[in-house]
Amino acid sequence: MSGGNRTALITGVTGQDGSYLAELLLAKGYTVHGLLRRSSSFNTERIDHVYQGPQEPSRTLVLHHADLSDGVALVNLLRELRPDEVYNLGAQSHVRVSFDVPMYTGDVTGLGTLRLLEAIRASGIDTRIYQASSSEMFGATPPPQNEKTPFHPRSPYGCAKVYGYWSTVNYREAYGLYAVNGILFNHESPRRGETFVTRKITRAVARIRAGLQDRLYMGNLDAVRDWGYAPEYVEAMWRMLQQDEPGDYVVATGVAATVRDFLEAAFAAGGLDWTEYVRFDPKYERPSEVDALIGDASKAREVLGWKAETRWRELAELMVAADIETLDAELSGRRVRIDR
Ligand code: NDP
Ligand code: GDR
Repeated sequence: MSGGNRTALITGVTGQDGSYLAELLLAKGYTVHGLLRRSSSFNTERIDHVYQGPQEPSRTLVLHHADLSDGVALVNLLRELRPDEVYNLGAQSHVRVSFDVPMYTGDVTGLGTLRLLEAIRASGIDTRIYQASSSEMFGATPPPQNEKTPFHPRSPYGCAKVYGYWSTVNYREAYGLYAVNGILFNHESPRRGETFVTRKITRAVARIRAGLQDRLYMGNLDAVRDWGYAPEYVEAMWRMLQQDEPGDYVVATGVAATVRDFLEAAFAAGGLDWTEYVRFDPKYERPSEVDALIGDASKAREVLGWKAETRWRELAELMVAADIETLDAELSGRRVRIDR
């Protein structure tokens, strides 16, 4: 199915997933509108390669200043754009940081979802909405986790995502909105934020090799995660909005690894032994940890025809290769490629 002359609005378009989703939708022929939050420095690095300036007459990616904390701005934007599809990817998305800024996280990640749903209802437009729900909602409930697994969040971020999840279900039930939750397990890429564990590791491998760093301080290495590849996961988001009926879906690889496993594989990919460089710092531990997340994505496979292809070891290798290439380019003054 192609985008034809369809339009989409993406909140969080400047983030990891937003950038891959924008690329996917543009390739399908959509006009993509992105919500841009005000920052004192440039925050569009991940989408600069697909951005077209405001003077471009036939541009298909348009950015609008707004914020998930500003409900009026959201109503105005929706009334003006009347998008066919809305993808709510905007969030304070860092679990550890959510313990430092719990109110802010609750406001943007939790209430922000409600503001967007209410803006759709208030503006009276006919649109479909995707909510970026998270495996963090399962928290302490043991794996494997699927759509029927009870939630037991372990952080302000997880609690906020549970609020967003149920608000999405409620607007579907109360107002007949085509609203879906994608319950995505961890997914990574060379565009992953530098303070999430995988990217922190792969970036350190590149810097240690280049002699720019000699230690890597880490928290809990025993945590088990189900890491997939972000470009594959945005395809699942899109498929969820193309079904006859709205529903909620787990998206995962079903393959588990510990943080230690990922460390070992990433350092080996860079020709290094991780035990020589990694040290523990309690600063990176969380007040309450999520010990193990392993997803069962059978429903996504059966209904959406979606399946993860890239596994964590391959992911570690491709992220290390990308970080080495990026650093080499930086050090030699060449332009750094982001379009991967
Ligand atoms: P990122 O942290 O890379 O991106 C988050 C995006 O949200 C950025 O564009 C950021 O803008 C934007 N944002 C932050 N605060 C606000 C605000 N107040 N108003 C509007 N936008 C805001 O996250 P990912 O791309 O990794 O994840 C996308 C979504 O999916 C998030 O909601 C995340 O919680 C969720 N998720 C992610 C998973 C993963 O493994 N990556 C797994 C499950 C769910 P800026 O660039 O200016 O900071
Ligand atoms: P997570 O991702 O909390 O699962 O949330 P993160 O990469 O931050 O942590 C994964 C696991 O690694 C352990 N860990 C460390 N984590 C970080 N960031 N830094 C460290 O130094 C470190 N040492 C050990 C953590 O304790 C944890 O167990 C991500 C985010 O993208 C969320 O937005 C998303 O919803 C979930 O994935 C699914």
